[in-house]
Amino acid sequence: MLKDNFLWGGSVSSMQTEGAWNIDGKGLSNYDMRKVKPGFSDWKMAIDFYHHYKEDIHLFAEMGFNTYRFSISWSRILPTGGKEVNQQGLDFYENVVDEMLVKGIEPIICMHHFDVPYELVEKYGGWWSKEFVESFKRLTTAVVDRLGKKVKYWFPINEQNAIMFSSFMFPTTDLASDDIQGRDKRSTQSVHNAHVAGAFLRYYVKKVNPDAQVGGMVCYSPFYPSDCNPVIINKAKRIQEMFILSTLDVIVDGYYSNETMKTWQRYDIMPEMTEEELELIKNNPAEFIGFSYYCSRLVNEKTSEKTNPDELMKLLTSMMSNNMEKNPYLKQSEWSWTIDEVGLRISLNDIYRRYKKPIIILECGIGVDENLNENMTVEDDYRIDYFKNHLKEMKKAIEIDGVDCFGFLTWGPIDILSSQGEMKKRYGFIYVDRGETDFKDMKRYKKQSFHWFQKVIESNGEDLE
Ligand code: BGP
Repeated sequence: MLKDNFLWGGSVSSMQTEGAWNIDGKGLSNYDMRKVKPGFSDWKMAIDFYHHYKEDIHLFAEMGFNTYRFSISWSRILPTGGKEVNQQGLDFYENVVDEMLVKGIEPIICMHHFDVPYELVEKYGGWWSKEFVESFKRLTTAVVDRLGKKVKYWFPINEQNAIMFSSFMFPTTDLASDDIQGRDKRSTQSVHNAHVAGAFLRYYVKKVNPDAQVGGMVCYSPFYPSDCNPVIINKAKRIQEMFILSTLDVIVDGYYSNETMKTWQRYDIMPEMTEEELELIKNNPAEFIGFSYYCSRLVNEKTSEKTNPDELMKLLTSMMSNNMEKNPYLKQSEWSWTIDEVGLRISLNDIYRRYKKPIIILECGIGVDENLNENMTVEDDYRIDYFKNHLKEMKKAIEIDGVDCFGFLTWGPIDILSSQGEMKKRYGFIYVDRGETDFKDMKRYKKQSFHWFQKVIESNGEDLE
């Protein structure tokens, strides 16, 4: 049996949902200025949650959600990343939080989910700049001063291990494309700066509200060796360490692991760190762990042994592409992501055995290209199957293996833009009627999975049929 107060809900980010890109004092973000690929959407309207939030929260409440995780648009609060604070931005998030609380939905705030004020990027490049940390502290102070007493659960940074790929997320022209060590140094400096930022958020939230809970989050996938050759097994383990656990170690333990330090020394990419920063990190570890889970990955004899950020980025890119060797035991989504529910049980166990902290699954789901039928719904049995199988494995991890997992949030419970800006990659229980460039009326329709998930929540995970 799951705990009585088990958290059921969904997760989204600001730029994938909000729209309202240039109103009520919001500044430009890196997403507003991103080049739009042909056939993809821009980020200006998203699903216009800014104007639909009451209706959407009402639908979430109807499904039975008792939690919802969203992120803060940095440039809605600090339009340029500087000292000016936009009160209308804070009003918006306070209204959203109030609406959730009235409906019995516990808000979970993630302060940063990849969108930053454009001016900050133009002036300072990316997370490797200490100016990003300073601006993040101002953002945190403004948001927590306003909402700290109302919101119980906080996360500083979405998929914090992805910050390692900052020099790719925020490319700068002065970075020569073949300067691998330069890119790596920016990456490790970004990793460290993000730890400082995360620790500051945990410190500040607790100062304002000692009863609040502050966590840390990574994206997790098990890296499976392709066979029992110890060399490949060892390689898979080391990639797992440097890809994911090296970040989680610092978030939970408060210090860098030996393996991380040795790796950074070996590649000569040690970031600059001050005593004061290390103290802040040490004194403000996460109280619980959140992770996103979508798929598992395969490591074989061809996989590079190198674990510097540049190489890990290449590895990730090739693993997500269609060209990689497939795991013969697993099916894949239309976007070639493996469908691996047992991997969720493995991930929960990996994390819990190592850190012994409560865990919340913050993102899970399957993206499918789908359309409304003549009954104005979507018969998404595949999504029901996907969640049914994942929830069964989650329950095994909790009930058989003894993992302390206190919540399950799906990614994009309402259709939203994908991370690349596609509307056709839909994750929701609720269909939003818009295309890539044709915004239509953005009306919301319940898919079949809406009713199924409602039943799951009502039975607290007992009725999965
Ligand atoms: C996670 C990100 C999300 C989200 C999700 C699904 O890594 O936190 O922002 O988009 O992946 O990815 P995609 O939208 O590419 O299917």
